[in-house]
Amino acid sequence: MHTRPRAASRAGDVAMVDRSFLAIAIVVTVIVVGLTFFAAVAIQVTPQASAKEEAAPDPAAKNTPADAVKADPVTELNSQIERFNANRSLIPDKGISPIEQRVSRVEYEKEKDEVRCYDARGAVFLTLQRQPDGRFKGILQVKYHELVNPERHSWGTVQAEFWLPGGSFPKVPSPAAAPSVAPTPPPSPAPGAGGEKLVPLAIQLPKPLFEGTPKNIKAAPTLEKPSARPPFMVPEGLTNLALGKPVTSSDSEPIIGDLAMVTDGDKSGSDGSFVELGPGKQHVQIDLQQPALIYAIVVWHYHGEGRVYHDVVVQAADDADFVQGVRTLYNNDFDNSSGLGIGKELEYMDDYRGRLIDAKGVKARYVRVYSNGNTSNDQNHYVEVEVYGKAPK
Ligand SMILES: [Ca+2]
Ligand SMILES: [Ca+2]
Repeated sequence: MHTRPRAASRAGDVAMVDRSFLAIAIVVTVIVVGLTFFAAVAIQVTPQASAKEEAAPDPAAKNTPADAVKADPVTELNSQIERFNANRSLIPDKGISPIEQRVSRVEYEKEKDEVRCYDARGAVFLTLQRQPDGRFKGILQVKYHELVNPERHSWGTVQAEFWLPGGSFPKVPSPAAAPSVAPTPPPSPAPGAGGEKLVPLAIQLPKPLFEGTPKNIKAAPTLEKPSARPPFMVPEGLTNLALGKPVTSSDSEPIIGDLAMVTDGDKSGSDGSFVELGPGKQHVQIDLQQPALIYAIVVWHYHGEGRVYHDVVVQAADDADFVQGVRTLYNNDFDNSSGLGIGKELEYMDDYRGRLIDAKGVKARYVRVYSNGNTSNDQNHYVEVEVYGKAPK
């Protein structure tokens, strides 16, 4: 009834609209476009899957890529995390944080018909719930930081969606059915598994020797953004098993210092407290002198200035020649230039905190740390390597 007069008056308003009104309209448009962009990034994790889900929860939606996946749920979810982390660099100005956690095991909770994802510390960080079409969906809130202008920062979150095919965990019809079972056995022994008490790992840190990011280190999709390190949870009673243990190396005659410096407990990083190995790919190797359960390895290459050491690969093995039971615990050689396989970790800038590597409770006697030059020179430096663990039961 009032449509006609209202439309007419709106048309009149538009004609008379002043500049400030236009400015507000432009701002609103920019915000809407920005939000749409974020949504697009979040959805890129599983584009078809999420589109389908929003459109129609149709049981016939079985031929989506998520349903076609043959990998086990842990591998599948971790690859979705990797995809999100890779995609976030498409909007470099927004500073979207990488998802740090990886799924180390999943558990199907039949009462709630949901899948719980545990990280390496045994904490649930992602839960996927059954959707009307039978598949499982979970959401992680991922932080971002944006410099709007030199004075103003803004912080927020984007949503990363994760999907599993419904067939990964068929719905359990009766309460008397089998107990909830993880499709992949938990890594043995998993920290926190079996109700083991976890405590934050206490690491004695040396004094910082520099602040900020040096000019010669350029942001890159393969380089981790500096961030605070959250407490790392480990079983009680761990010690630094590497302290004072014998060190060997691919370079038996270091240019500066000696190999014993790698395990002498001195992490200060100043002149006279690091060993310098020759150029190119080199490693140091620590003999723990008996097999141990290893939960964390902390590596200080050099922290007198900001440097990125290339091709950092950390392995554990049962024998000194690294032939038996070799397990790669960390690898950031993204282009396989060291020939130990393509690494999925990001490169990082060394600082006084050292690099903490999750060793997931592996049982091993020997630890090897590789590097292949750094952003300041071709040499390889080691201030200290700590190996936190305990004797096997
Ligand atoms: Ca040392
Ligand atoms: Ca490399």
